[in-house]
Amino acid sequence: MSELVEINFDGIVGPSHNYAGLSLGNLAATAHKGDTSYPRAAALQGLAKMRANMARGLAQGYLLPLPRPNWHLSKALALDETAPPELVAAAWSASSMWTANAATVSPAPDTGDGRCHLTPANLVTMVHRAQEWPDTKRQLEVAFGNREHFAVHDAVPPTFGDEGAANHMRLCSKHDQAGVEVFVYGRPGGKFPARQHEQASRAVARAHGLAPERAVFIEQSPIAIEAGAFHNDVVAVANEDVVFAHELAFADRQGAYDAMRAAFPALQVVEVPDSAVSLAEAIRSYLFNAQLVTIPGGGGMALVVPEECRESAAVWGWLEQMLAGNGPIREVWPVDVRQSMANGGGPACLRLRVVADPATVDQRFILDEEKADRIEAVIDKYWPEKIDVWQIGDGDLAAQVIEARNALLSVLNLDELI
Ligand code: SUG
Repeated sequence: MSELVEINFDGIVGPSHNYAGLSLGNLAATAHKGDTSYPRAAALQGLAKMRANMARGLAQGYLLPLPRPNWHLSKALALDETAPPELVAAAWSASSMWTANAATVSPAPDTGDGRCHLTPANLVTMVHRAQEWPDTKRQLEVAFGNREHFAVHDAVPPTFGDEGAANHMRLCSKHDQAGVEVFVYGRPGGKFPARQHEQASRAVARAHGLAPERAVFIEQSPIAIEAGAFHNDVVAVANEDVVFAHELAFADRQGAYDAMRAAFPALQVVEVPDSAVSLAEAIRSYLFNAQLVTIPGGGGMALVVPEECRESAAVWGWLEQMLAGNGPIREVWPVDVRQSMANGGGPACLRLRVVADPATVDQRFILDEEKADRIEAVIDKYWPEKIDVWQIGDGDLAAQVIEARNALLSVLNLDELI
């Protein structure tokens, strides 16, 4: 009997994690440009989040950091000492930690052929992210290599930007039931790039064999993009029948809810008004970049929020008020992922949700306590304690970063991905 559950695949933070400020429109990353990063602490924070969710009874997997520095990109860009530092830094980026951008996932109950479909995101808007997908695809093909249950596609071709699950929400009564998939795209022409193109979303929906009446396409608010919501998951998140969103998340607020409700009548919207939490405060605290999860064993839903939410009087006040009410979100679980947050990556960015029977996934990608101990030991031993931006490009540091990743692959018996 196959049992479909939601598994969160978190990205293990790679040993080259740094603050090069490469993402225009991502206010946190831009503000922290040039800061010293702490890769070891970053990876341990990520692992602690995984352990905490696992301790709550949630199914947990992980994806590995991609090979860095990326010599293929260095070669393709003919990087040498005359090259701009941003391009050198691109080849060093640890951005694959944000696995919400790894792929769009349509679980088996939603698709035409009854398999779970995954399309790696092309991430074409920025070079440090556009390099990810071929290696991501390679990894997905190992983790989800069981062809009876999974189909892994190629990325959507450029120029249609695709940012994966960060611009995708799934509505369903229970994870193992057929769902309605909501694709949120942006329109170009504003101050910051609109990274998700409508045609990329539509191509993914077609490739996954979604029934047209169970796929909804919604425009992200240009005001939100301009305020720093470079992905929809910075202003909205969904789980089962609940959408938790900021009032200004969508271009046509009522039209968006109506479209979702037409396809999924049981929809419950938990909306935060701009008067309670401004868009700027929502983006600073990353309130919506939360994991909205179903509490195992009953008890409604929980919101895994970044610690930063506790430091915002407006956000924390709103959350306390929500908990005192009788809504579907019954608990709030703060986590410390500050190293990732400083690059604009909150708890939701760090995970890719896959609804599947864990037994059909390559077990080397499923976390348990013993494996978490092994991963932690490797991070402790090999991950650089800190990286100053001037060190990016340094030969000794490159050797350390490569050795660290190889050590991780080796303890997880995943040497084939070296
Ligand atoms: O693509 N940051 C990532 C953050 C991605 C967050 N993901 C989601 N919202 N799902 C980005 O902007 C910063 C890296 C740098 O500047 O070096 C960066 O790529």
